Amino acid sequence: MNQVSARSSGRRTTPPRLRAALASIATGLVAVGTTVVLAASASAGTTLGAAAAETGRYFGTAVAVNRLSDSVYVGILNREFTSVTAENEMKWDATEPSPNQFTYASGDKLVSHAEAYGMRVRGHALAWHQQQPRWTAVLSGTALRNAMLNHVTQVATHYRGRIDAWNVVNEAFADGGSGGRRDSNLQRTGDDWIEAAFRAARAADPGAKLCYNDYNTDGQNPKSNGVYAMVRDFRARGVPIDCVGFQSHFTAQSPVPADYQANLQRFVDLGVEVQITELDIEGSGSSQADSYSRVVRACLAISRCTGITVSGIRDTDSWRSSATPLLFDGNGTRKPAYASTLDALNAGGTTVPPTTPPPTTPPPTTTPPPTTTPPPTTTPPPTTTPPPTTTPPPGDGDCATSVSLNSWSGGFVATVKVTAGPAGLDGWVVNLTLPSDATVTAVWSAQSTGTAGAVSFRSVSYNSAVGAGAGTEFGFQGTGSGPTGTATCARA
Ligand code: G2I
Repeated sequence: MNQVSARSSGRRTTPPRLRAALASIATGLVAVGTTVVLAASASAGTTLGAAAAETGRYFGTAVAVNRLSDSVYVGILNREFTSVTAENEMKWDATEPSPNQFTYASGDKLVSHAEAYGMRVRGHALAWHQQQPRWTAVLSGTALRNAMLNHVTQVATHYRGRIDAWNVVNEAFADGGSGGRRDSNLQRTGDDWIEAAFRAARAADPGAKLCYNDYNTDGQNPKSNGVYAMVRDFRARGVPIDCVGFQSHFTAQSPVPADYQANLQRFVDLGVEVQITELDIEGSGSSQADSYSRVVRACLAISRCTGITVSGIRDTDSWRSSATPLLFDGNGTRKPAYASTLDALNAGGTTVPPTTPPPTTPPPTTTPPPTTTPPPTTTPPPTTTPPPTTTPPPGDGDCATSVSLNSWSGGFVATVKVTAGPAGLDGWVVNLTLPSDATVTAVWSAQSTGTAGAVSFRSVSYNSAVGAGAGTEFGFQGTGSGPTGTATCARA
């Protein structure tokens, strides 16, 4: 795991330049045949990825994994792009179709492809109000909060060390003039759901950059002001956020805003990186080409605008194909927008400074812990109420626990595995005693009682039944030092 992690961080710093140089050299060789003149080849990239790499940036695309069998698609992907984002395959509905049952086959396929071709991976997205699995529809309050945190933890752990940047939270702000949060089932679990998601993601994959991602935030407006205030607050309180993604879906009605660059810059001034994450621009010909060029120039003008991702390869691959918003037409032929994008990249700009990987010791000790999960706005289902005091004492061999601890200076995440004995379980409760400096701040896949000292965790509706010899996991996050003693498990 550490090995993978190290390889990933390394990939973030040096290889893009190396790849650019190699690509340029290779291109130079092809272009001038045997009369090798390397000097000329050093300045101009002949692909989007190589040209972007000359300034230390990546040029990426969203990928639909089922198109990886299309040779034209894959040919362009491998030739032009140095980063990929799963269009749908890493979303909650795709990765956790049933509670705590994870399916990673499609996402894994994309990550393997990316690794084979030296591309980075942007993970999309850990927590979003859309494309949730159906089973979340009946959850609210603590149960939904815990399910979300478990999802973030499990998925980020699965991909640990292989993701350059995660869109941890997607599209959580409302459109229109309020500048406030969007109403959603996640928002109704309490305002602190976003920071809880970021803390869980950092604990699960300390090497990935953690980003907030949204649309209609590309210029300064009430919505981007709301995101800005959140990022400023997170930075001030040490909530682990490294970057903000600007989707940049532009149309005739909603063109590239005049203050696009200024808006990106004000976020950078808060201490985060910015990336353009789902770029597509409705239109055709020179007006579309000019808009692409403006976007690229804005990013290149900002040293901490570290990469651009378009939201697909050919117009026909787009989720809004009738807008013909991408760089290649349906045949895979380069459009004028491709040429203007490549030219803008080759015109150069600021160089991305060497990346400092995110801290491996997250939440600063000086920061107060997030408020504990607020009371659910709706009453949790009866199965999640705390154990009655009359619970029978544990019978020998009912179940066993093992605790794995991920701790840093000032905090920890504990993952507890409950394994059923020969009779199986219809409900379980795990008791343990925390060190005196520890406080539980978030729990997933269990209902907890107590946040300090002696605490207990009880199964919730979807993980109470455990077959003979089978296991289930729950977890919790806290400040202070993590549990060291034995956790006891009993039938409930
Ligand atoms: O909503 C458009 C984009 C806005 N920003 C976040 C992105 O994640 C989002 O991407 C699009 C995908 O490109 C579409 O492919 O998200 C859509 C859903 O909001 C995706 O569409 C869905 C269809 O709605 C489903 O019917 C389909 O099963 O794609 C699914 C997989 O093909």
